[in-house]
Amino acid sequence: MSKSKSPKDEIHVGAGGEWHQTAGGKHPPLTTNQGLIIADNQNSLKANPNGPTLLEDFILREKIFHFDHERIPERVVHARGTGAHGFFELTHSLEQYTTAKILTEVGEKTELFTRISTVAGGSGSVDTPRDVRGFAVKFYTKEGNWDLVGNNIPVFFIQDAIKFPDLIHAAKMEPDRGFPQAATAHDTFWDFISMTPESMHMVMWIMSDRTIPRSLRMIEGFGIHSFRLLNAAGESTFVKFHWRPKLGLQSTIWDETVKITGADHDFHRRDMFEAIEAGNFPEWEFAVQLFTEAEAEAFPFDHLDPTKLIPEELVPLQVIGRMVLDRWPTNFFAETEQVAYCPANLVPGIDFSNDPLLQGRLFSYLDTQLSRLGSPNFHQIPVNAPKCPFANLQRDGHMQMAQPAGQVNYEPNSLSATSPRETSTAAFRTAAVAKTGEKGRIRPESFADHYSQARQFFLSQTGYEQAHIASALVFELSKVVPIHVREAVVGHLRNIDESLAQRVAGGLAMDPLPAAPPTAAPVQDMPPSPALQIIGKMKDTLDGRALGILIADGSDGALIARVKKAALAAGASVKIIGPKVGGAKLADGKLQAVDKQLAGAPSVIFDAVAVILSDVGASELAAESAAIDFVRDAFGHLKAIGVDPGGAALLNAAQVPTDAGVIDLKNEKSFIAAAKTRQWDREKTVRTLA
Ligand code: HDE
Repeated sequence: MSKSKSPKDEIHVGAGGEWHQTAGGKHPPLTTNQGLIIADNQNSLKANPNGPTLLEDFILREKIFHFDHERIPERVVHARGTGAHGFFELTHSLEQYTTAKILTEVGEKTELFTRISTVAGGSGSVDTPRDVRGFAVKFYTKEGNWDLVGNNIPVFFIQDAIKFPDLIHAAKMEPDRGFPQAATAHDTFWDFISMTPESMHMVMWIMSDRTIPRSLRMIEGFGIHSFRLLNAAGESTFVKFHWRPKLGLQSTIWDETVKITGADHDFHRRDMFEAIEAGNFPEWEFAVQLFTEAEAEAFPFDHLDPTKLIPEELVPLQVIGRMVLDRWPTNFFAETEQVAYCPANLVPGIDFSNDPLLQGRLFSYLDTQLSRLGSPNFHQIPVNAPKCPFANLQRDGHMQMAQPAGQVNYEPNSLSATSPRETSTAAFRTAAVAKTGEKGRIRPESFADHYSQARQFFLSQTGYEQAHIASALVFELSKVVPIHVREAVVGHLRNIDESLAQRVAGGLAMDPLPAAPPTAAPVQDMPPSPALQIIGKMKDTLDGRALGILIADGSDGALIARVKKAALAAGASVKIIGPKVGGAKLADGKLQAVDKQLAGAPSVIFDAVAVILSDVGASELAAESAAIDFVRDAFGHLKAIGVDPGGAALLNAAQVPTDAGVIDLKNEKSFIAAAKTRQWDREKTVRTLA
């Protein structure tokens, strides 16, 4: 089959129409979808100048008809997403374990399309709710499309696919009132959670700062389920897949996240777009955890239970490749909206495990595309089509784009010399697994321990991160009206860690502590795993980070230039913010260009800020609430603040105290060093955490 044409090739050009030369370029004639050249795209056809519009106006009708049908159903989950093209490059072969070419041909680059999403919100919802991020990668391999459809958290809420509709119904907006949008802080979500002890490990993750990432370029990705690798001898090895961001992990602070949501609805999508446009291509390492069936038997948990992870300290990660996202889609709808992932899209040499959540997913993704994309031929849409040859005898259906030739559309047949045939070489094979037992609606006993890994996660965090988890629980449960639901959740927390339960109960003014529910299996003390922290995985870098420099008329141009140069050299992007977008008149009379106007560029969208002001500029901005909030929030969100004397005067006016993270720009090296991290010690001085 031939490769699909790119959408760029599809412009219809009316025969014989003249192209228009303008200052902006050369334009083809505007036509209808039938190729008819349109003379007037401003006025519909009227019976007379003041008269009614005529039904005859097929040009109007075609245009409105198409517009009326521009939308397709959004994804039932993960509706809000950002996608980009890129490539995967293998650096270490797994030949011993698998026949999959993508995992054995070192140096080979495979094209891919990655979509990162939130889960609960609709397609028009904000980028920054507290939510899990979907992390879906479609590899267009030589042996067919392989979709690794994961999340930025290595475990999930539930152990069995049959609970998924309940979980999602509970998390999404409540059905009678139609809100809240993209938020778990409401009654139905926590009601369901309080009655689903298997979700407790995931609850620890979602209440951590993992669900409020600074950038989609700074999240990890996980395949979650165990898969199998199959080698040439037919032997299978279990595997877990991991993505690790080159820029390190980084999250925002909850108060900051709430304000980012107001400042920039599209904060993550814009960040990804700007990074790719600037040539700062987002990159992840691809790593695997490999283990045998016998090793798995010895784990103190069942790896087929998707609420469990395999600590890196138990089975180390082996980095085998990298993914680079280097091309923004040509058209958002055609690519990011229409891309259809499916965990059942595998290549030879990779197979599923019996994880019951994965097994349910194998049905759902293909099925949902029929509602969403409307046709069994959705695989022909360019972003979904394999880039290797594919041929079979499936035919017809809505929007069939191919024109299969010949008399024969069945197999076996003796009438065609060219029709595709089943082939045993290089074909997909299923691992031969010998398992016996009784049929039934059964949850294995090995899935009974719901608290040990939740406890391990909480106890592995730094003190700052533990405080954020406890405070997030207080925040969310404070939005839950029924007291019995709050109590039930705090009861579960007692099975995770007594001090966590006490802190959350304290934050809710809940006294006495509710009883802990009985546990189906004893809670085990597992060794702490520092790899579960975010702070431990942050990098001291300004790469991929943004510095905002607040200036006004009268600012010191030489200092602005010096700070900007130092930040750029350290890898940051730099934006100059001023009261007026047209620029600021510097102390030396020159005009300084301004990238963003103050009211539209609060400090929450930067990782560190510098404030460079004349005395007059400082006193003018002292009467400007946006400027006061700019420095107060930068301080409150634990950012480094570089100041000259005018900047210090503004901080003073805003009653922002001085600490080790407020740095005189005379010493711009110290400022740049401080800008590479957050001032964690400051936190206790700016907010009360649980
Ligand atoms: Fe999904 N999920 N899911 N999911 N999921 C969908 O497929 C589903 C689960 C994930 O960017 C849907 O095309 C079931 C786990 C991502 O287009 C749907 C179950 C994980 C995306 C669906 C799960 C995911 C989806 C909606 C429980 C992490 C976005 C639209 C058995 C490993 C893909 C679509 C994109 C999307 C079903 C659980 C990740 C309805 C039934 C666990 C990243 O088919």
